[in-house]
Amino acid sequence: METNKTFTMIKPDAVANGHTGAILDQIIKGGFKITAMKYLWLTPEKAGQFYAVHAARPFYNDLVAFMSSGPIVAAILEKDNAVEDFRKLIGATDPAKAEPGTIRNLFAKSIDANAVHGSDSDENAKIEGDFYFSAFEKF
Ligand code: RTP
Ligand code: MG
Repeated sequence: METNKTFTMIKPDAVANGHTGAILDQIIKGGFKITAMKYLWLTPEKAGQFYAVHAARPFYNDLVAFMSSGPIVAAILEKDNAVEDFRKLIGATDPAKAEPGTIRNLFAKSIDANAVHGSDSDENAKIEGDFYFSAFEKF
């Protein structure tokens, strides 16, 4: 299993609020290389598939509605120790608890509209990257 890749989405709130460029800048300055990237609008069905692991959670329906509410940016990122380092760069799920200077601290407004996604394991990074990108779309 690769340990130098993670997967991210810039979520609909951050795209709609014009933070895409600033967030990509933070990601690159954080030492991550972008090896795949696309701009797209998830259907509710696709958002539901992506977050199927959370299907039994009370926030699932709101999460699916939110993630299909507008365009997102999806990307695969490369760096040593990518999953853990990226979750440090984005900060806690709830932006009120995110460390100063983290992406969620800077750009997120609430636990639901929290600006970015980051994979939580090497295994999920692979599954999530493969959900969006074919072999011809990652470098
Ligand atoms: P993500 O998957 O988006 O990177 O976020 P995460 O690992 O920090 O959090 P996770 O537990 O995977 O939850 C996925 C998304 O669901 C929303 N959520 N809401 N209301 C709540 O208690 C609650 N808990 C989670 C968040 O938007 C979170 O990013
Ligand atoms: Mg998660």
